[in-house]
Amino acid sequence: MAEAVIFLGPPGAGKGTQAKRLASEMGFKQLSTGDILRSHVARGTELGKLAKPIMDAGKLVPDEIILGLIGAELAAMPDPKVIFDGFPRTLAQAEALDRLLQEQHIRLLGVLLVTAPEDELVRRLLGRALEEGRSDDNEETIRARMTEYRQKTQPLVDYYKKTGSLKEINGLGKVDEVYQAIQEALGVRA
Ligand code: B4P
Repeated sequence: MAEAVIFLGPPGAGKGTQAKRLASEMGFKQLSTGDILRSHVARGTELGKLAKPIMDAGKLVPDEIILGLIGAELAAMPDPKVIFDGFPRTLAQAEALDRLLQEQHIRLLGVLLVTAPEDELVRRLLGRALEEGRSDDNEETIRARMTEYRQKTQPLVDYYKKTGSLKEINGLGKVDEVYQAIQEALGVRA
């Protein structure tokens, strides 16, 4: 049966880290809109050229672009088992995803809201900047990403609370501890 999990949370909360592990252990495909966009930037595609300045400014890439990417990915999967990492990030994206899930008969197993205090998030992202050199992991862009999160993504917390699918995860512990909380929330603990 087609199934999906959504990871929601501010930049640096651990969405990507946890989504990767969960996807590999559950045999799901991790769909990270951030990774897809960075791959376009690295390959110098038209989409990448459009997205790069937006990402470097810490802003969100327009909904129609993101929805095109997600639609194409789902269309290529006959029986999707997917972990959405960093998608949806706006109300319009969430509503479009609801329609896609319904049309393709994909069951939503849960929306995992991973959070941590802002000073910890900034510390992690600046740490990653030293290791990976991502061009949006500098203090100014990180602050802009936090503002975008508060203004455009945080409203999704109430949206998913109302549907009963939201599961709140404390992202402050060690990676293994956070992962254990996620398994418990989804009821998939071995
Ligand atoms: P993303 O790639 O999604 O980046 P992110 O929100 O910063 O989170 P990420 O998943 O990478 O980091 P994580 O918390 O795992 O987005 C980048 C940009 O792409 C956006 O700003 C936007 O421009 C664009 N974009 C993406 N999706 C979009 C959408 N749907 N709509 C519009 N625009 C979109 O980890 C951060 C660091 O913390 C890592 O170094 C990790 O090792 C560390 N860490 C994780 N867990 C930890 C723990 N428990 N303890 C200590 N460190 C930990």
